[in-house]
Amino acid sequence: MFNKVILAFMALIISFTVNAGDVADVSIKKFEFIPKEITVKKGTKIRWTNNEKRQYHSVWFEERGDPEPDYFFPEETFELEFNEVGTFPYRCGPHPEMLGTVIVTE
Ligand SMILES: [Cu+2]
Repeated sequence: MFNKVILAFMALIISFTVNAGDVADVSIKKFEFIPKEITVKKGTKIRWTNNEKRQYHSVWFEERGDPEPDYFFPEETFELEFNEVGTFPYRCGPHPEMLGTVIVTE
């Protein structure tokens, strides 16, 4: 029992340490990006997973001039690699109130 708790805790720590070449996960549920803000090292790929029951979403880096990507549906994912240092706000195309931020460090 105690070992299981420690293992779960270690898995949690590992999942929050994101290094270059890794994939970082963002969940989408109940019209929220979870976590809302994520910090990754340059070269990391972020994978957004739609965990809604029915609702589609998109991940749109509108401010940096990206074209609006396709919507993706429950159980589908959207991936993007970040090779530039900076702070990149994004939103969901069909739901402008859904906001998130990717922070990329060296
Ligand atoms: Cu949405």
